[in-house]
Amino acid sequence: MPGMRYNQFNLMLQYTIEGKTHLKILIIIPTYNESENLPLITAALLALPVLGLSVLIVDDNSPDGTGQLADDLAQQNTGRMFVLHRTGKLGLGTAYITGFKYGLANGYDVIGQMDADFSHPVDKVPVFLNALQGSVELAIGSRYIPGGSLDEAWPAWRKFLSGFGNFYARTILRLPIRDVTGGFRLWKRSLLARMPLDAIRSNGYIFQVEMAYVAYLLGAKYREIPFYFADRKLGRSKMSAKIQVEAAINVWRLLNIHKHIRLLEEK
Ligand SMILES: Nc1nc2c(ncn2[C@@H]2O[C@H](COP(=O)(O)OP(=O)(O)OP(=O)(O)O)[C@@H](O)[C@H]2O)c(=O)[nH]1
Ligand SMILES: [Mg+2]
Repeated sequence: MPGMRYNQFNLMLQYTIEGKTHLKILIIIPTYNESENLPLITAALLALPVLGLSVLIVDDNSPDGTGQLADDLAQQNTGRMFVLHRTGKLGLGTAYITGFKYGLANGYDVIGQMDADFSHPVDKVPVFLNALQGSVELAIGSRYIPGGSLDEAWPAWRKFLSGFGNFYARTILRLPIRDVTGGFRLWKRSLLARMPLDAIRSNGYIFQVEMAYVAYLLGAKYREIPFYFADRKLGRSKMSAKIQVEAAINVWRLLNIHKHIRLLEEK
């Protein structure tokens, strides 16, 4: 496979981007009350046979002690696991922005994002890394292309809402990306560094849509990779009807907020 080979000594997968062979890869996981999932997800990620992979936890002072647990785990995994603490529940979007800036400031070549709750399959990370070859700068986990799917256990109304929300956002923003609402992505540094991170306004559910939209407006080359989205087994969902209605309204705002990039690119 181009750009990837097994390291001959310890059977680790070693990726190459633009001639660079010792890549620094950071997977960011924002957490709020994920104490049951955290040890499992970090262990799974750090056990991947991918050379140079580290994990960053961005915890919002979770009342269940996830932050302290993250510090303990980071001590056991010195140099491979890092933790940022924020003062309270400040939202998913700003948690990611904080993480992205950390990744850029610390020289990571690939910066990924995923949830703590195993909805995003850890074993797909090497597949995503493979996708970042040549001019491809963004690998997007997709539930809405052949091979991708949603948890069978989800009730029909939840599947409908997810599918409709995605269709709604793509249509209004005229995005060709099939899964614009998902949060399982790997970014090449070059693209993240071009993104106007301080101009990203959404903080909740729609944050993923805004990032995809801005990347698309900037002309980023992306690849969608199918995956099976599993419902969380441990911990509690933070999703609510209120969040979804807010998201639907905020899609319209995105058109206006990033008008200047759109006009610039259309010239
Ligand atoms: N740091 C931080 N993490 C958050 C916040 N809200 C959610 N998260 C984390 O972001 C990831 C995705 O969470 P949500 O988008 O709320 O979705 P969820 O709770 O998994 O809901 P379902 O998947 O629909 O069951 C999880 O790892 C959460 O712990 C927040 O305000 N701050
Ligand atoms: Mg989830």
